[in-house]
Amino acid sequence: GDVHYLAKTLVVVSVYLVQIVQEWRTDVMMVTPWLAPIVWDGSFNIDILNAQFHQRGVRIGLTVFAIKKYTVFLKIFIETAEKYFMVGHKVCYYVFTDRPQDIPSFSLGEGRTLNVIEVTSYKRWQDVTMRRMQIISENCLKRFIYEVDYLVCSDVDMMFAGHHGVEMLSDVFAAIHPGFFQASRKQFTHERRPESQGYIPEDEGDYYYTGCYFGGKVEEVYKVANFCHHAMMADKAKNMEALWHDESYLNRYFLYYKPTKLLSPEYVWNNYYGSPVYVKIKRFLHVDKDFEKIRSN
Ligand code: 2GW
Ligand code: MN
Repeated sequence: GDVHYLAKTLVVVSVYLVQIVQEWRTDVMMVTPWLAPIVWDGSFNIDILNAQFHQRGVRIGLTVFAIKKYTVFLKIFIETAEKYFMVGHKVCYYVFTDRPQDIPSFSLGEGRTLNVIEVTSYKRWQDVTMRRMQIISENCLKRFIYEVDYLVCSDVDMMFAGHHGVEMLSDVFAAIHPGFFQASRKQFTHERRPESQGYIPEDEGDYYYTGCYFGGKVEEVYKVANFCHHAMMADKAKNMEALWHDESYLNRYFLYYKPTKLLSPEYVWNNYYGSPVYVKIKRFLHVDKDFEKIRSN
């Protein structure tokens, strides 16, 4: 009847409107099988989101570790974050370092602060990268929970090159590793030894997530970091270490506690992987490093 026809027309029109407002894309997956959005260029309206997050007065923490020679990466990291990361929102940088005297001073935008927190270094580089989880989890309880609403945890050998706004934020989010976006499950470099706490069976694993960028509400980041730290310690007690260190344990966590939002590879790109058409914006880039020089003691 008439009502049925009207309803049908309305559906068609609104689907069409959603498509033009959000430019719904058909070239990439926009949602996971558990209905978490995957954030791609064109999938969000930043004005609506900014209004929502401003209404809540949201505070965002960005954690970064600059241990030993990695302090050299901090300048570009912070300077580009000032241009692109959560502009217009309250931002708190947390820089963990063993060399506080090497941290330059930065001129920051309004509502933005930077905290330098001294931590001890570890001899093995694998421990330097893995212990980040312990330090993050401890600081969630000690200070993050009192100071910010969301946390974003990043590698330092990176530079921002495009918008990173509140569209990223969700209870717990992970970023798809740029090298594995088009890879099949078999190709994911998960830890495959069942004895390891990072173990993911061959026929499981949804995506391959990068270890260099993840976040969420402080309570959720605490759970992620605490899990990864304890998984690492359990493996260490057996004299084991997962294939890709913290990244492997992170992938294991996200297999059973699925992220509520995924960041497309726009949010963590590496020019090593070229310029595929589906990555319309490279928002965050790995900085080239002289491995010999930067990783020697
Ligand atoms: C790391 C490797 C070898 C020698 C030194 C270091 C090192 C790392 C260091 O001397 N000082 C330091 O501060 N770091 C911190 O750990 C720093 O924040 C750095 O960005 C992070 C991870 O190390 P990185 O960036 O050299 O490793 P990637 O880029 O190969 O990272 C991927 O794989 C790692 C595990 O092997 C992590 O999962 C990382 O999150 C991934 O992006
Ligand atoms: Mn890195």
